[in-house]
Amino acid sequence: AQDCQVSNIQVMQNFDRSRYTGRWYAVAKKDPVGLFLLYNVVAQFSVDESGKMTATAHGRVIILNNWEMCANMFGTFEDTPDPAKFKMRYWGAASYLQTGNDDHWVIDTDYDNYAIHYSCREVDLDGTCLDGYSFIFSRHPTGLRPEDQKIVTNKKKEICFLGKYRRVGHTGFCESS
Ligand code: FEN
Repeated sequence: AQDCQVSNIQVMQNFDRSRYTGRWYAVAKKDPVGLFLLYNVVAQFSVDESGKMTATAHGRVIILNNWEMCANMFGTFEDTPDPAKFKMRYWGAASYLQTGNDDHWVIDTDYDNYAIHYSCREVDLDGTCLDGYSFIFSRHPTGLRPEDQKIVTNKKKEICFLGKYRRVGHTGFCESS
């Protein structure tokens, strides 16, 4: 669906959370309104003994006076009737980091190379997304394989975020934390 209705967005069919575990490098992101992660964004997904999905993410943020910090974030996921749609509660290791409760949808993934994540925070009166964010993840810190780029571009179009992404650089700065 390309009518940009949030309720019509197609997500990953038969999403398998165990194949999704492990490390994902953000290679591009569409920012929400407000505070967020700037770059060096790496996410690590896990599934615990009871089958619940959790994740950590780190990334660079700039706080007051241009002070650059690595933000360590934690997320827990609540299941919904759709296996690719979750509610994510998140918080930071440091108290100055914002907490929240966002939708977390897996739009598409091949589990081994790329993943497209989507979160709409605020749906407009016309059913389109007024404030949302999205990550393009890769298993490779160097970026997407050429054969995955076409798929990703098409999905960006489908979620109506095409042209709204910025590249996410990786300098390894937050890797040691
Ligand atoms: C996601 C998947 C893996 C788990 C998690 C994810 C989401 C992370 C989010 C991070 C938000 C960061 C914020 C930073 C902040 C989807 C990768 C958890 C949603 C809100 C500042 C910046 C400047 C300042 C204070 C705080 O609070 N940054 O002065």
